[in-house]
Amino acid sequence: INSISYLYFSLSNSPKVSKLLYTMSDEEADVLYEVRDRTAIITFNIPSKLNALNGEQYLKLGKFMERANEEEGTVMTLIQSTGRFFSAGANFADNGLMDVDPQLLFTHEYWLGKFVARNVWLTNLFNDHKKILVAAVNGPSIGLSTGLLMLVDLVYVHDLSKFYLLAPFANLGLVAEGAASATLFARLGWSKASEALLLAKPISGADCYNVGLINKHYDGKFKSTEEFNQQVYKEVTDAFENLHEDSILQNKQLLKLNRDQYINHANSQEVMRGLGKWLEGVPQTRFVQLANKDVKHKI
Ligand code: CO8
Repeated sequence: INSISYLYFSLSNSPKVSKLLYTMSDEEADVLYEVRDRTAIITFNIPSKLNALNGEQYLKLGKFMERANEEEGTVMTLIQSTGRFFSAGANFADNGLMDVDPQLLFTHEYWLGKFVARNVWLTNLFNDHKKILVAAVNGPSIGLSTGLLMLVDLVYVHDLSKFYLLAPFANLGLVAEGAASATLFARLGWSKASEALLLAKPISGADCYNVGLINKHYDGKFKSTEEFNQQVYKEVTDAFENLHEDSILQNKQLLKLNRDQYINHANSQEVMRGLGKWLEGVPQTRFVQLANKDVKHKI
């Protein structure tokens, strides 16, 4: 009851939250999809919110991932973004979160749909994607989006000095999402994964490059994110141009076999524990504090 009263009080008294709710409704072109030759391109297009995605936008991303998976004639799916961040993770002012009866915000009925089902589905879509999955990473990545980023095959970063990964779940009263509890140690090593998940510390671009997460970086040399995205598109499409498509796709399946068991296990364990956290009520309060800048991340 205390948590419910606190949340209700905070929501109704937060000018920041009302401003964010107001500005969120105009997002028609928030996540974009296009097919260019043999590549499906998904673009996060909410630069004013650092490409933080609300529940509807993560759903849209998932539907585009399904479409890209089934797209005839493509070999690659490229995830790219706009502005200065790749993605600031879940939108802390999501009206799916803020605009509901506060009593509902502590129930199984609410979180099984809004959290458990959504995260399992989205994580599986990224893990099971059949095409070469590439990310053109224009800037930092946070939260659930970092979990999803760790499931792509190839990572290209514009500027190492501006890039970091943040998995701030411990600062939000949450646990790892998007199978990050399995992928972070696989891609960064145990020590860096522990720093990321246990201490909620950002992992710098240099560290990510040194441990082999990043295929290539460009020293921030492009004038715009669009120019950088274009370069990544060109480089990867040139790289697979003369290769045998079916061999590429079968090799992807073979590579993936090695990780399936631990990704799928992490996915189900994470959402069970995450559900417990939402029912306990800590993240709801932390999200409001974050929106009001009463809680900050280590960056
Ligand atoms: N949600 C909504 N808006 C955001 C978010 C976000 N996650 N991040 C940034 N913004 C907005 C800011 O409110 C600001 O908007 P405005 O200009 O209208 O005030 C704009 O983007 C620019 O942000 P800042 O001014 O804060 O930029 P800084 O460079 O000073 O700081 C940071 C950048 C460090 C990224 C800071 O914005 C921040 O800490 N953002 C929050 C990141 C975060 O915690 N994301 C959630 C991670 S957890 C997760 O993804 C899984 C949760 C599952 C939820 C399931 C719910 C159903």
